[in-house]
Amino acid sequence: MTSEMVTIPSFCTQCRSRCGCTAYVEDGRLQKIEPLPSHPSGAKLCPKGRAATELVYHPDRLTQPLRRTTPKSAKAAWEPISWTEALDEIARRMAEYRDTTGPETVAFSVTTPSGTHISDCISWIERFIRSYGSPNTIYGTEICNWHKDVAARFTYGTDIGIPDFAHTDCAVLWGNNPAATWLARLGEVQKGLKKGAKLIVIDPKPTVLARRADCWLRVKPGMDQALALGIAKALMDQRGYDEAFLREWTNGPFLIRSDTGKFLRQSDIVQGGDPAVLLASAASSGGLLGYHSETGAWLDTQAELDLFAALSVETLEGAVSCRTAMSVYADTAGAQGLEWIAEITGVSVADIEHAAALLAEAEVTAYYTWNGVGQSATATQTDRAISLLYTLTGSYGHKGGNVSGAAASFADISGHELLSDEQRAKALGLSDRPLGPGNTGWVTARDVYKAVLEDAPYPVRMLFSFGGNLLAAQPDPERAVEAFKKLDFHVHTDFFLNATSEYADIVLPVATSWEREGLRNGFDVSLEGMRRVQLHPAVIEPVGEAKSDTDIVLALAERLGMASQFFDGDIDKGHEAIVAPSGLTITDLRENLDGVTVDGRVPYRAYAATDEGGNLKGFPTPTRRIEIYSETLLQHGYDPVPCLHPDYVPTPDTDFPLTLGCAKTLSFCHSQHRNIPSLRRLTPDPILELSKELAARHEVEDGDWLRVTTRSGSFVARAKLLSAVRPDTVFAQHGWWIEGEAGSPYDADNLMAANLNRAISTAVGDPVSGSIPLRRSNCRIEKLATEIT
Ligand SMILES: Nc1nc2c(c(=O)[nH]1)N[C@H]1C(S)=C(S)[C@@H](COP(=O)(O)OP(=O)(O)OC[C@H]3O[C@@H](n4cnc5c(=O)[nH]c(N)nc54)[C@H](O)[C@@H]3O)O[C@H]1N2
Ligand SMILES: Nc1nc2c(c(=O)[nH]1)N[C@H]1C(S)=C(S)[C@@H](COP(=O)(O)OP(=O)(O)OC[C@H]3O[C@@H](n4cnc5c(=O)[nH]c(N)nc54)[C@H](O)[C@@H]3O)O[C@H]1N2
Ligand code: SF4
Ligand SMILES: [Mo]
Repeated sequence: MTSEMVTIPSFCTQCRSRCGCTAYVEDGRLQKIEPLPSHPSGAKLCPKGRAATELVYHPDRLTQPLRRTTPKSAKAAWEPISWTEALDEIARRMAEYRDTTGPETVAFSVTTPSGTHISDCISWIERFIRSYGSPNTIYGTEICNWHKDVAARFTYGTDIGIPDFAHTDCAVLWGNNPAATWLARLGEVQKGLKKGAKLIVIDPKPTVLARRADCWLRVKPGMDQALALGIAKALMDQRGYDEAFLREWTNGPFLIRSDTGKFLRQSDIVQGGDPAVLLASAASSGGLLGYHSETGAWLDTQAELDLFAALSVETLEGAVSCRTAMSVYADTAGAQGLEWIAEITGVSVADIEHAAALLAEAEVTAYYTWNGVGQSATATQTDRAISLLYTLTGSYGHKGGNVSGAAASFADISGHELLSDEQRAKALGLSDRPLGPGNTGWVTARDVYKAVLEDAPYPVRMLFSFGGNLLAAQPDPERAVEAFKKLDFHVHTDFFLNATSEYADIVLPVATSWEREGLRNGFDVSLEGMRRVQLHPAVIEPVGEAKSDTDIVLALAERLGMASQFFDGDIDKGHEAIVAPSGLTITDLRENLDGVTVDGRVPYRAYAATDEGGNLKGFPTPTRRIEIYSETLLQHGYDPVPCLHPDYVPTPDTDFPLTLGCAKTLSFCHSQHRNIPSLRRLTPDPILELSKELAARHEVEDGDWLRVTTRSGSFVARAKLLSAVRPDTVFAQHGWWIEGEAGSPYDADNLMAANLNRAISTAVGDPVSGSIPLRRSNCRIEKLATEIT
């Protein structure tokens, strides 16, 4: 019998890049994947994508449901069970908790859609969790995407948007390194650079793009809020900001009362005045002008607004001094002076001014931020400081800028409406962080561990993890183990057993995205990509008895009496519902496996449009403008503009004189892929990047084993010497839990010895989001005797 190679258009789901590709299949076996250049993200594939077959056909793939046969105190041993047995038992336990202790006592954990195949199942899983009624999902969002995607709304009312790098004059990468983490996005940056765009990179590490940048700001880890304020100050000193944009589209011109910190309202100065009317000051006369925050309309004929007014206003309670929101922001940005900012951030005044000058010169700027600034105890205010700086450029919404709302119309089936307000209010940590991710049912791992171990504020009895590896990806692994041992019931779904599933009661084998269908509505590599919709097919049969996460939740939903909320168990019906608003059908997508581009315009400057009633669309914020000043934050006790408090600068610790940072590597996603031979060859061991100067001081050479110790714990890594890193800073990689070769300091007897997250403290978190400082710990290093040849 002759076999024939079949080629099937698809996309790799392994990371956020979601690279378009062609799958080559012969005799029902995936042979390889190749780039699909016609696809918006299909120009190239990285080594992880190219290793697809090693992952799919890995000898350690889970192929059957497993039940634990040993107590939690002993090493796990497993017996295969049938799917029916496994699903029946899981559903029985879930029904029992729901009906006795309440659905909130079942916590879920979902691995990241930005670094795993779960991205095209995530909406189904979230629908399942919300429909079941639990407000507690460990999603890692507070250390991943929450700030750029949700905290950005405090400023723009939208997420950060899609950076239109290909058409920009100035690309800014702030704590984001697409060269390692988002291949297709790197391509967009390169398109912009080819056309002459300038590049600003804010990163403590000499990444490929930092070296290529017109301006590389080698910030000290964790000091980005100060740096953003410093650049804003320099930009204001240079008068390089977009004054017209600030007047027309931000709440900068509105007056703030010095006594309450709130906007000055018509109701403050006139009996029976309207509290929705905010007041600004006319540049020529100093007279007050009313702006209706609900309609975005001016009550008075609009004169030129004074952006920096400071005046005393006669209110119903007497004279109150007021100044504009812009003025409050400018004073905050400049409060400590550039010399001080330079000192604490490690970026010279000249470099700060250079960055400001590049922003001032650029007609339009696009930027992206991610983990480098989101994993910090000041992540929310850092995001504010960066987005306010961006606002000064006036680029938001322009071609070549950051454009939000570019997705075609699709329905969201993730089921936000299915979780009742009563259940939502029970999210762990929500009372401490009322504006944080708890609002959408996303909670921190440490809050779940606390609920399990201390029954506070109520006990959590069961954990259901859809992938993920909490022990490697989150701090406090020792506490996590205690919590896992105390759980009544623990289910984990995955391709492989991992450090965390070691503590599960039932493990379910999951199909990779090559073994099942998956729908993607929009490839967020670019604005054009956002209009591409693709339903990738299963290119091979599932390995063993593996099932998709979607099939697992459908089977459980049925058993739990929730089928009616799950399109009667028909995935096609769900997909039809998702794409229906765009006018597409599943048949269209099945006939065009490389995707369909939905019609529509890119929504440049959508805020300038008017609705049928003639009202300006504006921004979806309380003032309908970009919020230089956030009354929402103020009302919840947070700074309305990002201030630097006296405790902002970390206190040096003489016993731990170095700063420990981290970043991702191209070879792996998080704790995955250490078992993939081609990828492990690229990066055989965990590395610690350090300067040659520091290495010399410790008599360390490339490849030497080091122990890195903080006040919270320690881990081992191999020295990699770099030039151009600060001599007081070292960089590690997280996600190591699969052993190195025998005799190395993290061999089979010391499995978790290379786990960076053992050394991270969770004592201080971001007060809004709960993020933790994964990128900045005080540490020391010592050379280990171990030598491996
Ligand atoms: N290869 C690979 N790709 C991935 C992933 C993966 O694990 N591996 N994971 C996916 C996921 S889930 C995510 S969230 C994204 C993350 O994508 P990125 O945000 O690009 O991830 P990182 O490389 O962790 O961090 C970006 C940069 O921040 C820098 N940095 C570190 N500390 C600081 C700091 O204090 N300030 C500033 N300004 N910069 C700092 C690092 O040196 C690094 O170059 O990647 C996705 N893609
Ligand atoms: N120190 C430090 N810690 C970090 C970070 C950091 O930069 N520094 N980054 C953080 C970030 S941004 C994130 S997003 C988290 C990620 O943390 P996690 O979400 O825990 O990611 P992984 O550790 O890669 O674990 C993924 C697991 O899910 C499995 N898996 C992959 N695809 C699927 C699928 O489709 N279905 C199922 N059921 N399982 C699947 C994999 O086999 C693997 O076992 O880590 C965070 N932890
Ligand atoms: S960058 Fe690599 S892992 Fe990520 S989607 Fe592309 S090929 Fe897959
Ligand atoms: Mo992430």
